[in-house]
Amino acid sequence: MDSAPSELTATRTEVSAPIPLKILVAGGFGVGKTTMVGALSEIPPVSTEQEMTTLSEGVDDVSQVAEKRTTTVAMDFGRITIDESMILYVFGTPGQNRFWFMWDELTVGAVGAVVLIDLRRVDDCFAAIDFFESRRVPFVAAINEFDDTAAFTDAHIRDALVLPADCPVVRLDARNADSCQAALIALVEHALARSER
Ligand SMILES: Nc1nc2c(ncn2[C@@H]2O[C@H](COP(=O)(O)OP(=O)(O)O)[C@@H](O)[C@H]2O)c(=O)[nH]1
Ligand SMILES: [Mg+2]
Repeated sequence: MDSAPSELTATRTEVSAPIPLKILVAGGFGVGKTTMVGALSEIPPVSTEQEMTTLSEGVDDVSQVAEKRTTTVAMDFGRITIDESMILYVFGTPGQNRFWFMWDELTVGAVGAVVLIDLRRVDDCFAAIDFFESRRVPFVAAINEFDDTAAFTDAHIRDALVLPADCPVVRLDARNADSCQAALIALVEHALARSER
C-alpha cells in the first residue's frame, strides 16, 4: 500500500527569507546622497544631518549649493524592498574628508556603489571613483541631473571621467524614487554580470 504523504509535507510551504543586499551611495558634497537615500527609503531614513555652522566654512564647499543648510556628519541609511526575494540596504557615504577611514568598513560585504555626479562639479566625484576602482568594487556612474546641468552624451561623460569600459552610466533625479531605483538595479545587474565573468 502506498504511504500517504504526511500532513507535515502536504502543508509545508517554502518560506525563504529575502536576500539582503548592501549598496553604497557615494559622491562629493552636495551631490544629492542624502536626498537619494531619503527618496528611496521605505523607512524614515536614518541620517546624521547637522545644521551647518560657521565651523564648516572652508571645509564644505557651499558655493554651488547655496540652498544647502545641513551637512551629513557621518552617513545616511535607508531600506528598500524590491520584492519578496530582495531587500536593499542603502548607505550614503560620509562626504567630509575626515571620514575617509569609514569607507573601507562600509565597503565590506557591499554589492557595489552608486557614485553620484554633479556635472557642474565633476572633480568632486574622482575621489569616490578612484576608491572603488582601486578596490575592485563594482560601481555605476550616476549623473544627478540638476536643472541647469548641461547636456553631455554618455561618451563625453565616459571620456571625462575615464570610466572603466564596463561601468554603466545612468541618469537620475535624486528626488525621484523611480529614477534612483533604476540606478540601484543597474548596479546590481552590473555587479552580477561582473561576478559571472
Ligand atoms: N534641483 C535638484 N536639486 C537637488 C537634486 N538632488 C539634490 N538636490 C538638492 O541639492 C542639495 C544637496 O543635496 P544633499 O542630498 O544634501 O547632498 P549630499 O551632501 O550629497 O548628501 C539639497 O538642497 C537638495 O535638495 C536634484 O536632482 N535636483
Ligand atoms: Mg548628505
